[in-house]
Amino acid sequence: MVIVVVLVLLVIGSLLFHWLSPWWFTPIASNWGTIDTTIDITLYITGFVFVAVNLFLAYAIYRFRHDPSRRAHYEPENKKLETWLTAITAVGVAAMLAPGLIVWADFVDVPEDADEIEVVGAQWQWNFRLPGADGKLGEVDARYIAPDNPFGMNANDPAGNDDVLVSSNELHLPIDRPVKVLLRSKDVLHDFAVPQFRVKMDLVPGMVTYVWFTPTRTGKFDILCMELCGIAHYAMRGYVVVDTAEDFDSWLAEQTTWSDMQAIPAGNAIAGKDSFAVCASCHGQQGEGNVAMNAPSLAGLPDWYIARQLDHYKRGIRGAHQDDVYGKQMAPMANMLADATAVRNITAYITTLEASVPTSTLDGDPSRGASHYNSCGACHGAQAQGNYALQAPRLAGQEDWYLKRQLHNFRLGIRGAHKEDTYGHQMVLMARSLQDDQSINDLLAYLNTL
Ligand code: HEC
Ligand code: HEC
Ligand SMILES: [Cu+2]
Repeated sequence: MVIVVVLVLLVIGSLLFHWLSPWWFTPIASNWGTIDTTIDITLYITGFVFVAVNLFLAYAIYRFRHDPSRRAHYEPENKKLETWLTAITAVGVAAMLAPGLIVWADFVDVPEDADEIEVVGAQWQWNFRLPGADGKLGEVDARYIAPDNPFGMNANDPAGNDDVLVSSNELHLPIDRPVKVLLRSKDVLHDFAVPQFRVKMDLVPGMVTYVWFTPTRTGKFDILCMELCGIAHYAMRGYVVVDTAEDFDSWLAEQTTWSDMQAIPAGNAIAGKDSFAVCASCHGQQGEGNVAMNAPSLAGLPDWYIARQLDHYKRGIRGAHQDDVYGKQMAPMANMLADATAVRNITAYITTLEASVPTSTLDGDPSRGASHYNSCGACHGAQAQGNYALQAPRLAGQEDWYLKRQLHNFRLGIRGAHKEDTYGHQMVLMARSLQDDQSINDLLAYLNTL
């Protein structure tokens, strides 16, 4: 009898949980209501079977409970019972699969008037490309990817010139316009998913996959990567902002095109040398760093990393937090560099400087540090030499007191907390994985040996 009560309570509890629980779909923001309907149909069918089977079980336990006056008899075959059980199961399974097939046919059939845009996934960032006035995306190839061409644009394809390249993790889309989202991965499998749009599709390196949808509600929605794609997978977040047509147009007008990007001349180290005089007063003549001025070594840092930091200082993404004492000293210096050309020039000059050997100022155990460094090496490289593909800078050769300060700042959100600082954000999570000061000292002592 206890089992009967338990089974009935299980059924009632499950139904109540289903109807009363707050954990249900997020309110939909696209045309894919049919996907919700398919899920509902599946839930109702499986739910009905769940209720029926459990109640039948409870009934059978009660009805055929032990009674010394009754005997069971063996009946191996029951054609009638088997026929209708098979028929009902077949109908149930077909009812679950058929709606999915109908929706899938719509899902892969993109409306003719859909706008095409591209989502580019890379460990652990989302970037976007829109076709510009000609409505055509230019040719891309992984072979062309370089620090001044992160999207791998083919410079010989004129269709690419007006392509809008969004190097941030925020995409804007106009409301009520069907959009075909082409999905491209630079490195490993990723998966583009926006829960409110009910769309989800893998990105496969070497091929272009797609989804389409029509946003039906303005607002800001999370893009999640739903493929386990490496150590910072969980940090691979982005946003889709659905705008009115006017807001969308003004956002679009502010974005950089491929021809804007190409128009920035390559860095000129000679011009950069002149502007470096100011920097040298803190960072040293050879960019070797100066503990008295709290300024880190710049020699040995990769050009793409220096350029990003200068850009972030200029835009208040780094060095603007009220507790960032040293970053606030640096920010006005970056602002002295007038534009992207000035940044490229000075960066070109800095990369001509010979990396110096740092002095060790901390007390730590390098052998223990080596094991703490294991997970860091996944991004920064086994020899802490840096890795462009993951946008992680070289750490070897950097002053330990400076690295220590950065790790503290990341941990406290003084660096890396700005919403546009997607690379810094990854480091906030990584820095928090270090237990305490001693593990930081050990790790930095190990870096000094590289
Ligand atoms: C007033 C002293 C001062 C001057 C002048 C100065 N900096 Fe800095 N710079 C700093 C300090 C301090 C930091 C470290 C900030 C921190 O700890 O977060 C820094 C950090 C940097 C970083 C980040 C390094 C990293 O590893 O992330 C770069 C790049 C940089 N400076 C470049 C320059 C350039 C280029 C110039 C000249 C235009 C310049 N700095 C002028 C003080 C200065
Ligand atoms: C998921 C990849 C990833 C992992 C793992 C990772 N980092 Fe980073 N790290 C980055 C990126 C990307 C940046 C550049 C952030 C920026 O652009 O502001 C960075 C920056 C840093 C900086 C600042 C360097 C400078 O010159 O200012 C330090 C210090 C650092 N990482 C230390 C570590 C340590 C220590 C670990 C291991 C606990 C670690 N990182 C693990 C990706 C990673
Ligand atoms: Cu991913």
